[in-house]
Amino acid sequence: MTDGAQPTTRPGRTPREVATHCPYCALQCGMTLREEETGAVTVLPRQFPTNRGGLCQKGWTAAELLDHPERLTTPLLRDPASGELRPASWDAALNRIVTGLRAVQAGPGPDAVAVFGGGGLTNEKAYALGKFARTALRTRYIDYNGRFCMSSAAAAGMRAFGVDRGLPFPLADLGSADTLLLVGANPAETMPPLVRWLTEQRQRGGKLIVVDPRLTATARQADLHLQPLPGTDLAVANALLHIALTEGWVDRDYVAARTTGFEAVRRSVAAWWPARAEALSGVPVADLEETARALGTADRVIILTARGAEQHAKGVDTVTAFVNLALALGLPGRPGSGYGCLTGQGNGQGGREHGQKADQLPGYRRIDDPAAREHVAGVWGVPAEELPGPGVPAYRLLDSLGTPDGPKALLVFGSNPVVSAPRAARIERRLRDLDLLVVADFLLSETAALADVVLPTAQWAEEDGTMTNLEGRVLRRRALREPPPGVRTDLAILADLAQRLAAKPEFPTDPYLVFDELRRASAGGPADYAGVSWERIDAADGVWWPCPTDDGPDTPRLFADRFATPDGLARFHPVEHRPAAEEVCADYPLHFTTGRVLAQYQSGTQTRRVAALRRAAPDAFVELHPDLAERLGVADGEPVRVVSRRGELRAPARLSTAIRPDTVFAPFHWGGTARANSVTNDAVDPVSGMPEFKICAVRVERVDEP
Ligand SMILES: Nc1nc2c(c(=O)[nH]1)N[C@H]1C(S)=C(S)[C@@H](COP(=O)(O)OP(=O)(O)OC[C@H]3O[C@@H](n4cnc5c(=O)[nH]c(N)nc54)[C@H](O)[C@@H]3O)O[C@H]1N2
Ligand SMILES: Nc1nc2c(c(=O)[nH]1)N[C@H]1C(S)=C(S)[C@@H](COP(=O)(O)OP(=O)(O)OC[C@H]3O[C@@H](n4cnc5c(=O)[nH]c(N)nc54)[C@H](O)[C@@H]3O)O[C@H]1N2
Ligand code: SF4
Ligand SMILES: [Mo]
Repeated sequence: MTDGAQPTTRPGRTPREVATHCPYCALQCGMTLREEETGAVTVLPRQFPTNRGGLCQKGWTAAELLDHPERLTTPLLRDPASGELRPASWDAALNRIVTGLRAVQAGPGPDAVAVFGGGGLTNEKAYALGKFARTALRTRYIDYNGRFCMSSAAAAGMRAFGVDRGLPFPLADLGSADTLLLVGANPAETMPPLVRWLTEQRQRGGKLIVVDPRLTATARQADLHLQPLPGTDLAVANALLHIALTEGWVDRDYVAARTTGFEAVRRSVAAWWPARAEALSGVPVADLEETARALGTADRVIILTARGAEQHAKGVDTVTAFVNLALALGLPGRPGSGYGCLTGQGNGQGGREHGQKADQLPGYRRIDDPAAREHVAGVWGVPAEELPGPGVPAYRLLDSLGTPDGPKALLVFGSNPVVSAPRAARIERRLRDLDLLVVADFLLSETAALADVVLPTAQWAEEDGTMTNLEGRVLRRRALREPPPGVRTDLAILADLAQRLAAKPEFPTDPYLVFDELRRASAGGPADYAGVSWERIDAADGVWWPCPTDDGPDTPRLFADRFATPDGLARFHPVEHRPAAEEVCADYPLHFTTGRVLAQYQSGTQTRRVAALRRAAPDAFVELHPDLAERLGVADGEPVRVVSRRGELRAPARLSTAIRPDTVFAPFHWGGTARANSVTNDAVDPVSGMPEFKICAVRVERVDEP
């Protein structure tokens, strides 16, 4: 198994042109990839029910990385003498890894090794990675970047509905909503083709309300923009429910028939009169009332949250407050209505269902559930008692690396935490303290640049697999061509390592076979894929989980009759506003929040290397209000420093009246001195482990250059 993995020939794959999906975000826009006679690969739009032929600039340019000059095509090993990364053979690289893993595990045992995955991996890879960690390495320390992304909404969904599926209804429902409330979501930049649904919604006479501290491209299209102080959404939600109660808009029959626990929530929001929420958030009472009316009196009503509401140390409670509101209004399960969360990464949904998460086994099963362990161990052919227990969430894991009690080796597949983790300078130090850092990537990310061993992997157009989009719809990613010589797929890497580590289970390299195994492992779990097959996906526009049987239906809409709780009822949970983990003070008087721009993706490893995207968004910037800039004596384009208790970033000021004067914003797509995460707070949500990316206290200073 030392040569490159062979891509498979499977149903649906035609040579030279394939129908596939974009490699980036969770919208997973349909696209056609064509290999021209010259070998160049072009992207063509494709009709798919979610994007309806639309693509954003990132999708259009995605193929540019396939033949990029900076593409990794050989393993790299750090040379002990020079400290440089040098090309090496696969055999040397894999041997170095196995020797290193054995060395660190020799004394302390299996938990001396950790694995970090990503929500961009296909279902097959996410599944194989979890299985590899639990059976080949036998470590409990595996987690992934979805912890930085989806975890707060996931935890809130689990506790209210008993299941976590980003959208429990088709995306197309947005187009027919009478009222649509977007909380901390900027799809005009983060999922541009989704805006077609918003346009359709408004053309039909629907009302769009956006809650964002910035007047974003999305908020500009709204009928009403609420511009709260970051970190105050929970108070806003409680006030909206307070108004709905006072006005008699609560759906008493629904609450009685389909939910439990309302009384405690009713009592707690009684204290959230609108003026109190206005004092905290700055959102005028009149706007709160208008919003509550639009939600409480319309027929088809959808409430969506995204990272702006979720990436807080109280993210789970904030989402819960909006779920409470949705339940009180009788939305979940009502046709055309509901609560949902906009999942972010390409396979953010599937990536959290099949075992990369510290506490989970495939099928969204709990790793501490004896029956789940029995079932999955049976599929893997190992005794259940050999499976490790739950590990720890991503930030805690990263922050423990190289410490006396923490893991001494780390394998990274599909993440770049040096840029994307909160308080990143500290995490960078932890990574440097490791005895062994292994990174599998197709480009030399900032994290790969620190590694002892770098393994070059295939890109999306070079391997088959499945992705689960933001609607819970399982899609087929189809290979257009083979990986370049010297490059292997992630599945082939894991299989080879497993063999060298003498793992008991088989690790197939053919994604078709891996998916087949995943189906069996997920059977009977909350995210049941047993009836999903590649052939069935090919025959329709994807298959929606749960789908337990080959000939039974799939589930585009959840919650029509019951919730996924033992008694079928949804759960209310009273939640209280609390301040951000770090509040402003005389030394750090401004609120700092972070997010995205259209032309860059995540840590930027991929999109910073695409020429058109680099032209569109060449550098980081600090967005600040002209009034604030004047006080600071800063002109547009001048370099500024954003300083927090943890570190600083430097970037040019971008003056804009779109942001609150008490708040500054920076995108997080850049490393080095412009790294937003040098500044962010590493406080995490107690339930989900989600870091507080969206608020901390800073000061902004002019950089006086010589
Ligand atoms: N172009 C692009 N698209 C992407 C990505 C990308 O990196 N680039 N990443 C993908 C991924 S993984 C994700 S998770 C999604 C994220 O998609 P979004 O959640 O839409 O993106 P963000 O920009 O992180 O945050 C959304 C908004 O939250 C606002 N915000 C900040 N603080 C608060 C607050 O306290 N309350 C409220 N209500 N709003 C606040 C910000 O101003 C921002 O406009 O995007 C996906 N799509
Ligand atoms: N300040 C701040 N920080 C944030 C956020 C924020 O809003 N503000 N958002 C957070 C969120 S929501 C997210 S999702 C994270 C994302 O941040 P990261 O986890 O760093 O995500 P990516 O930048 O997508 O990193 C993916 C890496 O894996 C590589 N890769 C892609 N596909 C594959 C594959 O199939 N196999 C392998 N082996 N490698 C692959 C890419 O080249 C890239 O280097 O950032 C978080 N960090
Ligand atoms: S919206 Fe997302 S999936 Fe669609 S083309 Fe852009 S990055 Fe790709
Ligand atoms: Mo994300």
